[in-house]
Amino acid sequence: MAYTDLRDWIAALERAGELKRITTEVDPILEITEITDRVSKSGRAGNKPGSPPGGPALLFENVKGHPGAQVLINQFGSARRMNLALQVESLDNIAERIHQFMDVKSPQGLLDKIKMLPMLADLGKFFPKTVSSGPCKEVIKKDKFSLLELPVLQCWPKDAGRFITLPCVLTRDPKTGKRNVGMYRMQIYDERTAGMHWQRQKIGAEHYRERMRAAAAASGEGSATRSAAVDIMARSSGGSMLAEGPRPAGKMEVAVAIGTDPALTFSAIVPAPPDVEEYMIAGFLRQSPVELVKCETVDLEVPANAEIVLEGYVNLDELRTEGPFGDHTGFYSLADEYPVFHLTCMTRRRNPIYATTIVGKPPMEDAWMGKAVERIFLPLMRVTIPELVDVNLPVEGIFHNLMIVSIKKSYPGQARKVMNAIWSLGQAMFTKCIIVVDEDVNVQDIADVTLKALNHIDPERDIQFTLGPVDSLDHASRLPNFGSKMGIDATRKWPSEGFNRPWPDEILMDEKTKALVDKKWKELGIE
Ligand SMILES: Cc1cc2nc3c(=O)[nH]c(=O)nc-3n(C[C@H](O)[C@H](O)[C@H](O)COP(=O)(O)O)c2cc1C
Ligand SMILES: [Mn+2]
Repeated sequence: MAYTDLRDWIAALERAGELKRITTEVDPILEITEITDRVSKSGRAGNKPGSPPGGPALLFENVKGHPGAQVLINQFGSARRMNLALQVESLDNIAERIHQFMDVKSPQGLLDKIKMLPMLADLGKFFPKTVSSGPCKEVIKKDKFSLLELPVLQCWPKDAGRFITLPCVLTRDPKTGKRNVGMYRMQIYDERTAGMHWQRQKIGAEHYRERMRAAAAASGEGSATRSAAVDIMARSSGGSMLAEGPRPAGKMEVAVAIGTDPALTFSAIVPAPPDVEEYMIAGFLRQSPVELVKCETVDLEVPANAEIVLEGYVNLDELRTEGPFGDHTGFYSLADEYPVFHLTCMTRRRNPIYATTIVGKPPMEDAWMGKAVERIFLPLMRVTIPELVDVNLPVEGIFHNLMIVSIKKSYPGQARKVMNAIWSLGQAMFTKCIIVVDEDVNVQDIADVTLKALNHIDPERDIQFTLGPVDSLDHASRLPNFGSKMGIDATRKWPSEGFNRPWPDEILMDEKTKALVDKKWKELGIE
């Protein structure tokens, strides 16, 4: 059975011994971060996917300045909890389910058709279902309400303020009407406004630009619609969503859900193709439809089970400085200009649980979410990169800095083809360094990768540089959002690739000797 909401999930965590309730008073300013950071890093050595978890999820029940408030943090913060959240024994089970759907052949007769029925029934569960009301409507506040009511954390000493860090931000594509849910942090400015930190390559930002294109076309600028649109996009280059220059008036509706069931929260970070609604992804993951309710003041639908819903809009012609913010790179992301969210209505449960996370030096909670994305996306990556055997995004590589892939190499130059495919694959475009190894290297074993990849390369020959989009959080690139990337072809080089020297054998003991020593091992008295 899918978790109905955050509370159901918290109960499951508690049953599994994965939750600690904390009744001592703690300050949402810095103190919760310091506690959570220590918990995240505890048991670090063993906290590899598939091995025992580090510290538990934490529910703070006595938050300074917010009597009665509860703050949930670190809900996804271990391999075990990530499996529990998505209700699987192993994340590979999800990959297998995806693979099943992609592996469909046209049925050859009745038996094949019958075999497909459960899959078709499954499909029905993906689509969200609109219901008339839900727990997120227990309290509806249209006049007296404030963002300052929420026990929002200031995470790190040099942060610009308090940030909502685990919001599911909902927008609608003005052209297709499709919805998008993305997780974009929100800096609290005052009672009714917050920053909207969708980075420029993200779908929320694209919806915002679509609105701007439409507004520009509708206003006088519309006489040369095409060039006006191009002009707006060009002006928005640089670090900012939009820098100098006039901007069309108008606004875009936005809704934010905080504290949803774990599959939905997770779906908001999944780098899905633009046109795939996260509500469907959540439905697929939880194998039960997401229930939605209509918002009060905007034309959007939010999860009925959410703890807190913020309704509002962003103006097309308003930007404000957002950040700095202690980010998952281990450094503060620099201040930049972003749109401003204006709150028009808050609906919530009677005693809402505020769900949040912190990011900083890895490993933290987001490391486990990232690892889940790595596992779940492998079969999807194989659709365009069929030679892909395995992939590892080491947590210290903070997901966009380092990707190690192994491939089944069948033709010359294939490693470089794979790099280019990765750089053209959704958010994998941000990957600063890609290491491609042969299939006999275990990419999950950094020691094996280091040994073999570095032995196998002639750096000048095997490094491929390219220029293109880079992550907004990259502080080293020559320009914000634009810079260079590097691929390392650490596969064995072939004569057809111009390599004519002999290639040495890997040192491996023969089976006969190993068996002999196995038998004698005890007798040797070494252990
Ligand atoms: C805890 C957490 C915080 C995040 N904060 C942001 C953010 O502030 N801005 C952003 O653009 N992406 C942020 N991301 C990454 C996006 O959620 C991710 O790229 C997602 O795929 C975006 O969804 P979209 O493709 O629908 O735009 C965050 C991810 C996590 C796990
Ligand atoms: Mn999306």
